[in-house]
Amino acid sequence: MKKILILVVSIGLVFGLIGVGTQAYFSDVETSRGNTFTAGVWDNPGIESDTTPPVITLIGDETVNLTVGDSYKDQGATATDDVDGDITANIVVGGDVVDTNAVGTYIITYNVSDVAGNPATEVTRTVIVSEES
Ligand SMILES: [Ca+2]
Repeated sequence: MKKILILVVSIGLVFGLIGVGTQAYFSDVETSRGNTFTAGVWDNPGIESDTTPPVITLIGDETVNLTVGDSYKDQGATATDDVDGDITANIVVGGDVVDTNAVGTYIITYNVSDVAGNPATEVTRTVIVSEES
């Protein structure tokens, strides 16, 4: 008896989920009677509803202190999105190009957008190249 109850609840749950997922489709079929069906509107409704921007996480320190002549290799950053998952490969690194032979403060920028076009908050790294003390 307990098993049957679990089965019924499970089936109900599955149909409930299917119902939520296809609601848009069915309502569209109804409203499209006599109307022009616009395919684009229903293309990937999941992506269209993605309004959460991805998050960039810096690898290593936000500020790097170097001495003139040091070598520098940027450790980069990672990016994840609620819908697209790991989008680290899409990160665009910009800003200053670090010249370790020249004293100065260099700011490296990291930007990325998800498939839906939501831009992440820009993340920066400051690299300070100082004279040998
Ligand atoms: Ca997103």
